[in-house]
Amino acid sequence: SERIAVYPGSFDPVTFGHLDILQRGLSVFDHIIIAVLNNSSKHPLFTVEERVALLKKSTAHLGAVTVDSFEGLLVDYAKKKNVSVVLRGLRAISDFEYELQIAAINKNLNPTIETCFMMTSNHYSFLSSSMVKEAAMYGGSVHELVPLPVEQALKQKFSSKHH
Ligand code: COD
Repeated sequence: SERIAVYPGSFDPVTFGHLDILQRGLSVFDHIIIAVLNNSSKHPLFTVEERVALLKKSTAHLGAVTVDSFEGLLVDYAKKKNVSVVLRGLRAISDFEYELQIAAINKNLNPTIETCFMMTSNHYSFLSSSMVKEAAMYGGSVHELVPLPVEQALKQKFSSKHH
C-alpha cells in the first residue's frame, strides 16, 4: 500500500526551506499532501487561496504532491484523508520545543497518528516565512530564499500596499 504523509503548515508564504523538507519527505513517502491551515486569527499576509496557488506553482515539477487546505484540527483532517503520518521540519534547536508540543497534543488527540521529523540542510536553517516577509517588506532581495512565483507575489503585495 502507498505510504502517504500530510505536511501541514501556514506556508505564508512557502520558502525553499519548506521545499527542502518536502523533497526529503518524498524520499521516504510515496505521496505527500501539503495541507495549508486556513486560520484567519493568525492574520496571514497571503489568503489561503493565494498560499495554495503559490504552493501549486512551486511544486508543479514534483509528481507525488497534492496541495490542499484545512480548517479545524490537523488530526481530524488527517483521519478524513485516511493518513496516519504527519511530516514536519526541524531547522534548529529553537524549533524543537514548539514541534514537540504540537506532536504531543496531536498524539493526545489521536494516538494512531505519528509525527515524522526531518532536518533541513544547514543552508536553510535560518530561513523562515516571517524573515522573508520582513525582508521583502523593506525592499530586500528574497531571490535566493523563495521560489520565483513567491518572489513575484511578494513584490506585488508590498508595492500595492505602498502605492
Ligand atoms: N527549514 C526546514 N523546515 C522548515 C523551514 C526551514 N527553513 N521553515 C519552515 N519549516 C517547517 C516547519 O518546521 C514546519 O514543520 C513546516 O515547515 C511548516 O512551517 P510553517 O511555519 O509554515 O507552519 P506552522 O508551524 O505555522 O504550522 C502549524 C500547524 C498548521 C501545523 C498547526 O498550527 C496546526 O496543526 N493547526 C491546526 C489546529 C490543530 O490541530 N491544533 C492542534 C495542534 S497545534
